[in-house]
Amino acid sequence: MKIKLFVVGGSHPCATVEKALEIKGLPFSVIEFPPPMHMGAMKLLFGKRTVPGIQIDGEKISGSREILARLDELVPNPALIPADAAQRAAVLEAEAWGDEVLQPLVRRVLWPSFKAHPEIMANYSAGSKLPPVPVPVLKLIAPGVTTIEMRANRATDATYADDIRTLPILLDRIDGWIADGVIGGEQFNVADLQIAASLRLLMTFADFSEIFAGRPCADLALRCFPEAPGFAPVGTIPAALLPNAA
Ligand SMILES: N[C@@H](CCC(=O)N[C@@H](CS)C(=O)NCC(=O)O)C(=O)O
Repeated sequence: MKIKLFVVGGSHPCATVEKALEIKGLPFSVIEFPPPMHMGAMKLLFGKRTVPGIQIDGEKISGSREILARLDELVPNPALIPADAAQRAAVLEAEAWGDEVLQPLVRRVLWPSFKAHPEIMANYSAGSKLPPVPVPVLKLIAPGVTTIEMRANRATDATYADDIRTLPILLDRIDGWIADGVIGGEQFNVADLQIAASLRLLMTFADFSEIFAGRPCADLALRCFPEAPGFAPVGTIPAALLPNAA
């Protein structure tokens, strides 16, 4: 099988697919685009502007959920989608929530943070195959890049405050799925990979360390993705917005 994966460095749904390919034991090459240039390139190549996209022996698939489902068809073992009907329904529901609710929230937190602190963007290119952009240049291009990305992701000051405030409620839901055995098993399923990649990216924000402390979902994210590029130091997120603020 000849596999080409189209990504943006540090992207959480791209990390989901990379992990799935690793679990399936499938070698692949990576084509990386700098954001937001991927939008035009992906639209041209896949008819959809988002990463990840994948080419498997010429077959093009866009979207992390679609890609994982196809990988499970092509290489059934180890299975990422459970065979048991009830378990399967619960896992697919958690995966869809991870894709539709948690994944965009991460982007709505990330881009406004980059807008306010462009220098931390350099931390998130660790592991990138693209030539590093010097911090002074990053600061120069950040207003344009972050404005385009915030618009594309419908991120505003209001969503920023709201997403940060409600994050613990979302983490409670994920911990509930772990308690119920939907995710967090010994062998990762599609929902583990989808949700853990988003959590791991949020965990690169030192400001969230208290929110994640002692939570089963934090252990899951670290078990699934021991390494993750990026680091945002304490103070990146205004303290007044954090749920544990007075
Ligand atoms: N939820 C979809 C979409 C992924 C997605 O939105 N990816 C972001 C990067 S993390 C992107 O390409 N955004 C560009 C855009 O919204 O145009 C998936 O999991 O594949």
